[in-house]
Amino acid sequence: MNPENNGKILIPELFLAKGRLTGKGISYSSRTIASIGSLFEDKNAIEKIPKDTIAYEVASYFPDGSCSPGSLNFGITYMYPVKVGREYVMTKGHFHSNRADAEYYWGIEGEGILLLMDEERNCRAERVFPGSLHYIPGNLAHRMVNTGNVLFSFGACWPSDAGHDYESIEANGFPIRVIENNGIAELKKTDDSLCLQ
Ligand code: S6P
Ligand code: ZN
Repeated sequence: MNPENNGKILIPELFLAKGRLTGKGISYSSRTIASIGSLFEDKNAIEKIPKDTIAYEVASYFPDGSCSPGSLNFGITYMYPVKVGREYVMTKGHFHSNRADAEYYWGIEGEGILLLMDEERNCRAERVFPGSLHYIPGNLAHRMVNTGNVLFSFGACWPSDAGHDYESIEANGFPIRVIENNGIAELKKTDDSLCLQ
């Protein structure tokens, strides 16, 4: 027991009520559709979307603001139901710079698809929904896609020193796109890479 607390029971400083991360020291970031426009197949469709349309926002907690080994970061991502042509909105997607570092994702509200890809571009897709839990091994790039008509939010917890490597996937993206066909999300393979086991 910390003697300075003098036996007092403390009130927590972080909250996750109804899937919203709030409290002391939360950082917020967002990406517009325009800033991730290069990810989408239909370049004409991007031009029709207002430049300041938000694709997703992230509320994160970085303990001590640091990237100390041994610490854990925590974040909730809120993805809006935007489509670029027939392609569903997606996160930029990344490998961790420290390839050994894994991560957990879990579905909170709405529905989506998690795309996972190894360095040889082998890929697989998992459905995400409220209550689903996804272990992402350290060597896999990860990207989320909002396949619903409502806000899709998911949680993430990852090592503070993992780092984000966006560059490795920027050139060729993932080998799977998620496309709407008569209201149903379908996977479209864009090259002959294999299914990740
Ligand atoms: C961090 C974790 C998430 C993402 C967030 C946005 O390791 O995976 O917090 O940063 O979902 O995705 P992205 O690909 O733009 O960082
Ligand atoms: Zn990550």
